[in-house]
Amino acid sequence: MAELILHHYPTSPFSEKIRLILGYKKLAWKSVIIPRVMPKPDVVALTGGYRKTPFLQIGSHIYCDTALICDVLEHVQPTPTLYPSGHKGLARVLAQWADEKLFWTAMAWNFSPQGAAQMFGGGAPEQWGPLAKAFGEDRAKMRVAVPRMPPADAAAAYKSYLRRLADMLKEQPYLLGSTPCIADFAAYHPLWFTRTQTSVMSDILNATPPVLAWMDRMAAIGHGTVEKSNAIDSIAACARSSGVGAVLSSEPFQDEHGIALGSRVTVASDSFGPEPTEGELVAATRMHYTLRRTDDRAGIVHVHFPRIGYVLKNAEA
Ligand SMILES: N[C@@H](CCC(=O)N[C@@H](CS)C(=O)NCC(=O)O)C(=O)O
Repeated sequence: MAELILHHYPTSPFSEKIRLILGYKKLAWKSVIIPRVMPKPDVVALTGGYRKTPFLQIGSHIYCDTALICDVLEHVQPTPTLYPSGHKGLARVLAQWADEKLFWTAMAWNFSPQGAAQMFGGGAPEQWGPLAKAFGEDRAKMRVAVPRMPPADAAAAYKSYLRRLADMLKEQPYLLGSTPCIADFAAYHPLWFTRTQTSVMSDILNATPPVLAWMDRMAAIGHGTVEKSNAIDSIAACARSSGVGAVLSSEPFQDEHGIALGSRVTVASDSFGPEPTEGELVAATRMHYTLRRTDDRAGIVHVHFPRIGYVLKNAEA
């Protein structure tokens, strides 16, 4: 199989989710560091428009969104599993809650004035410099349907969520049993951001010692075997591996839109990061979409998205 190339940046929480899963499954992977804000021409050469972080490249196939990347990694390396038998539905639902509710609550807390000051070099907002301004403007454009939560409301909700996690960890080392599953990786990454990137805000974790102990166990999993790469090499690898890197089955076709395979379509996130990817619809299964597109530098690229959280439209309509 072609190599796994993760396009990410160190401070990205969703990337930490995938880095740890790569470690849990003892996988070797290549690391390409991408920009935190737009413009991202090398990212868009591969994705065709999608700009969120991270995404996974296997040959000329690009897998967008960590929910789909988790399914792909499960196919690539089925053991240890992310989806424990008997708890598959529960694990996915808990992971979805963590990636959405818990994530946005934690981020509202993390980016309270003190946390933001730590991220952007200290002092008052006027002293933060151009990076902070660019970051704020970039993220504001991405928030299509994500409500803003004032830090005080976020504090109360975050504390409740941490108590709920602590309750699940009272009699077992991981959220759903004796081994980590998709729910642990999804719940961990927003808390990892609090603890490591905005540590001035991390006292909130101290009221729930079982959560801190679980975080230590999660951190100890590590990131697997990493080799540095770069955007230019990964685009070249995509161009020369046309057709290589399909992991998910493209059958059976599940049509919910009246859009036939072969149509020109767009796929875009329904809530955060609305930049669409346009291409030919070559698969729409119960779990994912695949678009085929051609790029001047990357050649023929297959870009995959989960169905949940993404909107499919006919580009010609
Ligand atoms: N649902 C997406 C969320 C990804 C996401 O929001 N990532 C953040 C970084 S952790 C992002 O894309 N921020 C803007 C950027 O990096 O351009 C997933 O699971 O992959």
